[in-house]
Amino acid sequence: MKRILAMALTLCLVLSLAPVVFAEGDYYNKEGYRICDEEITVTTAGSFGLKVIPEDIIAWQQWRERFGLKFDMTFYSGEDWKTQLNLMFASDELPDILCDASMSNAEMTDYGSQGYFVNLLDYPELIPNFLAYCDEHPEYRAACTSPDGAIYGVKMVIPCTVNKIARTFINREWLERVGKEQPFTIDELYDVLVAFKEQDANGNGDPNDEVALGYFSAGTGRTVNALLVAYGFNVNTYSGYNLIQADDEGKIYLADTSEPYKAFLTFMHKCYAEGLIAEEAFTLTGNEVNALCAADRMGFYATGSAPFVMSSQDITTDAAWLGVIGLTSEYNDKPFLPIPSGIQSNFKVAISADSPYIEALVRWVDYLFTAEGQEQAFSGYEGVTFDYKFDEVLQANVIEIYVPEGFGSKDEFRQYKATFNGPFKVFDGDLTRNVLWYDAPTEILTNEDLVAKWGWMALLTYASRREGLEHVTCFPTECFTFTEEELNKLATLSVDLDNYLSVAFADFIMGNKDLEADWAAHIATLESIGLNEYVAIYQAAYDRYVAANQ
Ligand SMILES: [Ca+2]
Repeated sequence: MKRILAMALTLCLVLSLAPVVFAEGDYYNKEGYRICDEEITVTTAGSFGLKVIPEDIIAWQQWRERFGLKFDMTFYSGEDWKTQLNLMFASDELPDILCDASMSNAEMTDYGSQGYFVNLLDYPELIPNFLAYCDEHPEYRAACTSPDGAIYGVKMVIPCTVNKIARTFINREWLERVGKEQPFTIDELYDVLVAFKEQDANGNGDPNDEVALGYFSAGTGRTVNALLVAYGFNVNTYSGYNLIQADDEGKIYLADTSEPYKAFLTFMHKCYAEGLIAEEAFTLTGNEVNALCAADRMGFYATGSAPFVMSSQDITTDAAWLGVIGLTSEYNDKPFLPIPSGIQSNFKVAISADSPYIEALVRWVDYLFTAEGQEQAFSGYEGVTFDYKFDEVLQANVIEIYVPEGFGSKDEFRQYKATFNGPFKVFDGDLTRNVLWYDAPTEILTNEDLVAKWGWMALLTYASRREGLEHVTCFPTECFTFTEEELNKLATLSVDLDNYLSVAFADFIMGNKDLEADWAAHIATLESIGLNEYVAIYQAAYDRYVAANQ
C-alpha cells in the first residue's frame, strides 16, 4: 500500500515539476568536465562537527571552478542531524543533495522506496565510473543496493588495506628480554605471555607490573580479533561476540555457539585465571588503558590506532614492536589474514528526488568514483594541496600534503583547509599507503629508516608477507541489507542477543560462569531469545548478498 502510494506521489511530483525541469543537456554536460558550463548553486546538508567556513575550504573552491557546482552547505552536529533530517523529511524540504546523510540501511530503504531519493541506476549513462567501481568491487554494489534493487545513495569506503585490518602487535623488546621468539600459534603465544608475566619484561626493575595480554574492552578490545582468527573465524570484530559466520556450504551460523568459539573462551578464561589478562579488563577506561601503554606495561594487544598513539609518543617508537598476523591453533592450522571490505555501514551521499539538478548531481556522485575523485576526498588536488614526491626508501611516489604557513601539520592543513574531512568524503585515507602494502619489496620493510617513517604500517605490511599466509576477504556482514520485515524483527532480536552475549562473554572469561557446566544452559538461553530466527534472517540476507554479487 505504502509503495503504491509512494509511486503515485512520485508520479504527481514529476508531473507537477515537469514544466520547470530542464530539458536534458540544457544546463549540464553529459560527459567531460565541467559538469555545468554555467554555474549552478546546489544546496547540501549533513552531519559534520568541524567548525569550518565552507567557502574557505580549498576543495569547495576547486569544485566550483572545475565542475561549475557552487555548494551552499549547512552542517549539523551528530546529535542535531537526526532531528534536522527528520524535520526535512516531514516538511518535504530536503536539500538538493545530502553530503553526509549518516543514514542506516533501514532508513535509506524506507525513505528511498517512498520516493525521497534518486535511484542512481535510473541514470546508467551518467554513472560510468560508479558502475566500473561496482564491477570491480561487487561487495560495494551489494552494500549500497536496497532490497528493492535500487541504489538510493553511496557509502564511504576505506580503501587502504593497512587501515582496515585488525592491527595487532607484540613488543619486540619484551620478547628479547624474556628470550623468546615471535609466537605464531596460540600455544607459543601462551608461553610468551607467561614469560611476560613472570619476568621483568619491560625492564623497569619491577617483575610484577606487566600486563601480558592487553585485552581491555575499552581501547584494546580488538585483541580478541587476532585470537578468534587463530581459532579459524573470519571476523572483523571489536567486541568478540555476536559473530555471524558462514560454513563452507554457505550455511549461516552464530560463531558464538560453536566448539572452536568455546575453545577461544576457554583460552581467554585460562589467561584471566592465571593473571595474564588484567583483572580490570572489563572496567578500565580508554584513558586508563592509554596510561598503561604510556608506562610500557602492555606486551601484546590489538588496537584501532597504533602503539605510538596508544602510548602518546611519536611514530618512531613503533620500531619497538612487531606486527602479528595469522596466529594458528589446533582448530585452525592455516594462517590467514581477514581483510574487511572497509565499507561503512551508513549511507553518506544521496540526491533528493525533488532537486531540479538531478542529472548534474548524479554526474557529481559519479565523479567521486573517478581516480581523481577518490584521491581528492582525503588529500585534495595535486599541485594545489599536495605533490607526489619520490620516497627514496620506499622507491615509489607518495603523496606529500602541504604544510603552508600557519598550519602545524599536514593533517591540520588537510582537515581545516584543504578538504572537507567528512562531507562528500566517499574514500577515506591516504591512497599511497597501498603502495607500501602491495608494492614495496619485502626486503626493505625492516629497513630502519622505513620503519621510522611508516611505523605500525611497516610492521603490519612486513607481517602480511609471511610465507604461507593467506589473505582472504573478511566475512562481509556490513554489506548485508535487510527487508523492512527483517529489520523490524532484528530491531529487538539483535539488541537482546547483544545484551545477553556481552554479559555472558565477560562471565565466561572471568569464571562467573563455567564453560563446561553452564554451556548447555547458555545455548538454551540463546535459543529462547530467538537464535534460530536471527540466523534465518542472516541466511536470507547472505543469500541476497551472494546473488547481488554475481
Ligand atoms: Ca616490570
